[in-house]
Amino acid sequence: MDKREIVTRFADAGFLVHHQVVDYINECGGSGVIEGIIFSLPVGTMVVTPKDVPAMTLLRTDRLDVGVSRTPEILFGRDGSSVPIADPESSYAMFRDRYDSLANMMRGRVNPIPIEALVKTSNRFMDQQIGLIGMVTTTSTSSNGHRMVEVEDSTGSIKLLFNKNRDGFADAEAIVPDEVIGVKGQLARNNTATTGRNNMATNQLVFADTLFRPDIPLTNTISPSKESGKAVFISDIHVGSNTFLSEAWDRFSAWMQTRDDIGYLLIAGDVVDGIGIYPDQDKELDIKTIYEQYDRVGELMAALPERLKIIISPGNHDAVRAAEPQPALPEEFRGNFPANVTFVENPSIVNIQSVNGLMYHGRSIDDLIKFIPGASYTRPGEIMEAMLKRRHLGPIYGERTPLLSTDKDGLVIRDVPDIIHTGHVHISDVISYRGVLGINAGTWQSQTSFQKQMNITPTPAEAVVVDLSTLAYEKFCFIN
Ligand code: D5M
Ligand code: FE
Ligand code: ZN
Repeated sequence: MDKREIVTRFADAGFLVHHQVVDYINECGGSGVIEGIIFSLPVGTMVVTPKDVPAMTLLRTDRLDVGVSRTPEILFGRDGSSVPIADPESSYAMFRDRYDSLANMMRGRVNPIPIEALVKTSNRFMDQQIGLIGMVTTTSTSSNGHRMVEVEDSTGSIKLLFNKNRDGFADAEAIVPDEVIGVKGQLARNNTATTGRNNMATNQLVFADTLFRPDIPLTNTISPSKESGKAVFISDIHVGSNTFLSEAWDRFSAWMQTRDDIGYLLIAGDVVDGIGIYPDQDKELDIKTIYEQYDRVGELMAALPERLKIIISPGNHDAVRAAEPQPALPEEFRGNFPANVTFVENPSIVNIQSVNGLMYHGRSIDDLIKFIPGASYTRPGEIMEAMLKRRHLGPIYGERTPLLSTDKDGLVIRDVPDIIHTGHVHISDVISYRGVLGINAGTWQSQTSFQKQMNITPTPAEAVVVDLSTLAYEKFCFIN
């Protein structure tokens, strides 16, 4: 059923309908669904909203029953699991895996035709709607302001035109290199098409009507823990820097002693400032060696309540290779850390009391901000949403985020997380997108000279506390 039909059916029965409900039925329901919804509407309803659709609001109950473990389980990114492959061939394998896994999330909605068929036998597909799925190779803007995108699959490549006057143009403008998109539209008539001869792929053009992304299913609902428990989310401590806010940290540490209800602390990277990360960094360091920096972090962790389960993943200032996925912090730096700390890779998926937290430092946020019109360092929440829509933590290859060539693309968001936890931009922001809680956790460092140049004003010394039994959050600030 298309959206207009859905709206008309409700209108015929005397109801207005919320667009999310329309999307839901469009994607998941047949006509019988509408009758079912109308049948169970409370008397006096005028507008049908998501809360009137049980499947859109019910908590998922398929995962957990009795006896929730309090020990975090590392589902992905366990120490030692990342396998670097230097063979250049494997970069092909990685992109192939990215295409396949993301295309599979859209196939049912798009009904893709292989690009080679669209190009070589275009006559067959004239005057009808066609679907395709491709990885973006280039994006540009035409002289008339339309969005031009070239995509490829394993069979060929083709150009897409997104008309600037169409609904949803903003989504098309936000198409970034190397993401995987689906499109429905019409093949343009041209010489290749009319003669039917095999011609150059790049001549073929699709007028795009609808853009699809792998996205989070509309049916996704929040699935909190069945047992009470709380977790704190922080990031970017930058111990060793002369801008590390040690007094604010001490207040946080003392406060943690009073919070028996908090069982977990998750830290999304840049726990130290590191050495040699940027030119003349040593002038801004209070602690000048990497070992002493980690020893100090170990002391800070040991001063926190022993019952806490602490999970630490690395960032671009940590003493591990920069290429992502990044391995867990090596043993040689862990000497001073207490036993309640678990080191994981970047990214990682940590299951705490049945709640899945996807931890990712967020270096790709720099790249996504550069390529998404209107994106800003002040709103990293929008970038987390962009990651969830693309089901990828850092699609753009060859910019600031170094990506490791591995058989499987380690940055694909294969399973829908309950929480995505990032850092890196030093500005805290919390969002909720289709039932996923997004937390960018800020920093424990005041504005650095680099950020001053970049005009970035951090939001330091904040901690986000999430109640695992409701997935509600609270922010606490420790500046005075
Ligand atoms: O990143 C701290 C902040 O600085 C964060 O807002 C990103 C920004 N940053 C870091 N490196 C770059 C580059 N190369 N270009 C633009 N912006 C950047 P941190 O990882 O803590 O240094
Ligand atoms: Fe940082
Ligand atoms: Zn960083």
